[in-house]
Amino acid sequence: MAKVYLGFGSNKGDRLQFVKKAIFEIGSIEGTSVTKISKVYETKPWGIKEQNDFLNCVAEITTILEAEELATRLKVAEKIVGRTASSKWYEREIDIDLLFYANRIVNTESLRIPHAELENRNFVLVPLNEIAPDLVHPVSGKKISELLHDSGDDLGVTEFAELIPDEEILRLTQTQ
Ligand code: PH2
Ligand code: MG
Ligand code: MG
Repeated sequence: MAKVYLGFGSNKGDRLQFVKKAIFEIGSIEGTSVTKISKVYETKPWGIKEQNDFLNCVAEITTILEAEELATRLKVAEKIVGRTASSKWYEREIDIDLLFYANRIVNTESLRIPHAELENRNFVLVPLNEIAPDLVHPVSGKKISELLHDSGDDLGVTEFAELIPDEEILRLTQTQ
C-alpha cells in the first residue's frame, strides 16, 4: 500500500463540480482510498496568464496500484470526469496530477515523480501544506512547509470552498 498525493485543477465550466467528481472517481479505483482532502483554493493561472482562474485542491490517497498503473488510471479518470481535448491556452475541465508516490523518484519519458516544478507552484504548495506540511520532497529533502516558505511564487491563492465539511465524502470514497 503506497501513500500518494494528487493535485486537482479546473478552470473551465463548473469548476467545483469537476473537482468533486474527480475525487469521487479516484475513490472508485480498485484498491484505492481517499484519506485526506484539502480545501479548494481559487488560484491565478501559473504559466500562461491569459486564461480563467483555476480551482485547485490536493488529496492524500492510499493505493495498491503501482505508480505507472495509477498514472494511467488518472488519465482515464480525467476522461470520465469530462476532460475534452482543447488547445485554447491550457484551459481544461479537469487536470489530475500525480504529485508524490511514497518517496519514489521516477524520471522516464512518460512519467515524472515528484511532479515537475511543484516547488515553484503555490497552487500546489498551499493546499499541500494544509494536509501534509511535514511531507519531505525526496529530491531536495525539504519539507512542504519549507518549500512553501522558500517559494518565490507570488500568484494569488485564496480559499474558495471547504469541499469536505464532514466524514461523508471520505466514507463515499473508501473502496476495498
Ligand atoms: N495548471 C497548469 C498550469 N497553470 N495554474 C493554476 N493556478 N492552477 C493549475 O492547476 C495550473 C496552472 C498546468 O497543469
Ligand atoms: Mg497540471
Ligand atoms: Mg496533468
